[in-house]
Amino acid sequence: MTDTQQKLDWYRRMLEIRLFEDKVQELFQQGLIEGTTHLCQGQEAVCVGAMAALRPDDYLTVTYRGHGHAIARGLELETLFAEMMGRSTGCCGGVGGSMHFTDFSRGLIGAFAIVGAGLPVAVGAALSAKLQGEDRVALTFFGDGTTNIGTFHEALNMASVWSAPVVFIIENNLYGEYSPVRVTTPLDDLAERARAYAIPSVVVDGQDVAAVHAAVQEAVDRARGGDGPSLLEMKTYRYRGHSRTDPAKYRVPGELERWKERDPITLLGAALDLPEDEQRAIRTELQARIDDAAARAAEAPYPTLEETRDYVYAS
Ligand SMILES: Cc1ncc(C[n+]2csc(CCOP(=O)(O)OP(=O)(O)O)c2C)c(N)n1
Ligand SMILES: [Mg+2]
Repeated sequence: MTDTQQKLDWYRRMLEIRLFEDKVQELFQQGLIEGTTHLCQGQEAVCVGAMAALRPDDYLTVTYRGHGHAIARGLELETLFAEMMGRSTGCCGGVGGSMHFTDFSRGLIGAFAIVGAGLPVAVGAALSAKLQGEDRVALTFFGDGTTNIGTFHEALNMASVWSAPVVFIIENNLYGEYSPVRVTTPLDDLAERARAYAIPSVVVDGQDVAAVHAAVQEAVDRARGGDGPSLLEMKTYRYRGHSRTDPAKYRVPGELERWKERDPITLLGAALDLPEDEQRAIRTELQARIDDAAARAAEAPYPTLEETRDYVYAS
């Protein structure tokens, strides 16, 4: 793939995630989605750039803010809509919902609603690959707030002493729920925390998909080559509130607008010099696919009572 083709591919993927989540919001307001949703709009460059550095047999864990990662990893839109609508054709049979987009066949071995829970799982997956002599790596995505949770520190420490092939990716979107990172965390750069565990780290412009990709590729290559873990801090921003009911009134005035000036999709569109009509055509095509996937998902049946019991009791 040429450099331009790769970037065009990233552009399409990021826009697909953006439009998918607009649709999620719409379906939620129509009462078609059960539970809750946590949108990653504004942060699309992180998941798209990172995923392009992985092999199909690598592992990853994500959080409840995982729609973008699942799409970037190639999960079908219809199965994701169906999962959120609680239908049996969803990626977890409709019993997981928006916070639990997983697919073992694609190495997506967990999406965790418990803050920090994905990190030790990724370290375990990486360690298992190492012990079996495979050169698979694990990526784990989590937020800025997670770096204050015990499992963050335990996972980094273990990964370092065992030289596990794992890449820790902080999505620093400046907030943990409704608290700004500056009042919860005594550091400007969370990447500094890696030094306590002798892990190499870097701060990355999380709005620039090419910069994300380059940094993750370097860390993945290091892990695959036997040189152990890395920590990457992506500076990014979420456009919506923490979850579906949060109007995000706690933001500093002008902050959202300032971040939108460096929107990852707009930035890449400008770098590619994509003509207006071409951008419009891509958007129209993606929107049609998204609408179609959502409509098909809504026609699928709910799981039967017996099927739901399968996930609760051992047979
Ligand atoms: C162990 C635990 N504590 C608290 C919560 C409630 N909670 C859900 S999301 C969240 C904020 C996490 O912030 P961050 O790690 O920055 O991720 P972001 O939501 O910004 O992507 C909290 C405190 C939880 N789910 N799990
Ligand atoms: Mg956060």
